Amino acid sequence: MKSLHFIAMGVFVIILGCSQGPVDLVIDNFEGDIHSETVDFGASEESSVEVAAERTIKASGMQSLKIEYVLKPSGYMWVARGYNLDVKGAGQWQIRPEEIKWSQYNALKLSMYGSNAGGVVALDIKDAGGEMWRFLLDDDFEGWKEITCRFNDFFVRRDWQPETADRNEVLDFPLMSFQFERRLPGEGTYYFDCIKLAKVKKSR
Ligand SMILES: [Ca+2]
Ligand SMILES: [Ca+2]
Repeated sequence: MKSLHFIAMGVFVIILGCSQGPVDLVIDNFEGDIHSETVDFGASEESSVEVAAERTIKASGMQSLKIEYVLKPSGYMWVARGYNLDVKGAGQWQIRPEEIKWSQYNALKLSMYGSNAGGVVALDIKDAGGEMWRFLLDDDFEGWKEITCRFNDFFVRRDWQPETADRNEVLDFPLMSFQFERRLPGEGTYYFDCIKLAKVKKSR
């Protein structure tokens, strides 16, 4: 019985953990200090966003990234990690972008803690030319869920691009950063964990 219990626990851990398949590569597990010097975040006037390390609600490792926000109509907010950001200390990936063999991957996977509140969170990635690409995450589930974001399913942001971006509408590697941006007004809390690169089948 005991060994069965252990096997069951093992399966449980693998499903919930930052499991790394043969070709998956964890780039950010949000371990270590989480504050204004290790995360690039902010909000427009009257809106607000705060980040923290969350040690109870987590998908893998010791902690997850907790995002608390108040987003007013026509406001905006962002929470970013990676390189070439205003906050230089936000370059906390487990591997630097230029050391990643990007051709081996066709998707980004992440763990999101949903509250089934019906909101939408944009996952943006910034490519080698500074161009911003977007994938929409629907908050239509409760608890942790691993979401697969294929590179092919990201679209170029039309509402805003950095002034210096090379707007060539090609996803240029290496990707340099990712960010979360709640899309609709409201307030609440999100948790993210275990950002990784993966190779997934082209099933559709
Ligand atoms: Ca973690
Ligand atoms: Ca580009």
